[in-house]
Amino acid sequence: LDEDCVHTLGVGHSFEWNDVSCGSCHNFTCSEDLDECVGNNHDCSKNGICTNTHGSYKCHCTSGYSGDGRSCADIDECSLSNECDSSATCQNTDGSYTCSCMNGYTGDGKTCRDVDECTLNSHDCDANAKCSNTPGSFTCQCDHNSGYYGDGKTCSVHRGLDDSSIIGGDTSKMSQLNSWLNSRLQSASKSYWKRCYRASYNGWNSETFHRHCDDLGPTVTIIRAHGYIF
Ligand SMILES: [Ca+2]
Ligand SMILES: [Ca+2]
Ligand SMILES: [Ca+2]
Repeated sequence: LDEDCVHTLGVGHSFEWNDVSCGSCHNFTCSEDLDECVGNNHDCSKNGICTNTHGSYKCHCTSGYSGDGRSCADIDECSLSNECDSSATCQNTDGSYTCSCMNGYTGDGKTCRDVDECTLNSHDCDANAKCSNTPGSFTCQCDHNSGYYGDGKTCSVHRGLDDSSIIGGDTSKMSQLNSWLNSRLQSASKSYWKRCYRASYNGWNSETFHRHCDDLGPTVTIIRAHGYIF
């Protein structure tokens, strides 16, 4: 758009406004500015801001967008330095971005702090395990001093033998086997047995057994046949 100018049509005539380029007018007659920003007489981007100037107007992009004002593209703040906490996930949005704290953290995304699962009791450690808070998570360790062993989520005095469908629940058998197996433990304070295979669940094929249990360290096989346990 060109600046509006006024043609003086001579003494005795009234002034009239006319949309012509200034080049077609005398300098001194071009004195009235058109506010292009009012009434949408501009080509600024819908994500830009129009600023009226004398004789013209300017466009610049609103915050969150970059460009020359006539064309404004969203800024991907997540790929630049931004206000998200280092423990938050950044999500780019049109014109802005959001920050949300990662799992295990709480806050508004710009500030995130670790959730203390142990204090809040939102952990899933075994009742006989000690919960230890860590940044973004927590760990569980069975209470070895009281004779409990396991992965922390499940602890038992029989070092995991409870998980056997054959002797699990039979305290005397589990204790007996436990004492026999003591010499095979890799660590007297930490080792526990973890079920790698159950024929009635995984299938009876020996290949299945090997696929589940090979290379896992010492293996105990408990078999019941005709009332006898091997
Ligand atoms: Ca203007
Ligand atoms: Ca953005
Ligand atoms: Ca934590």
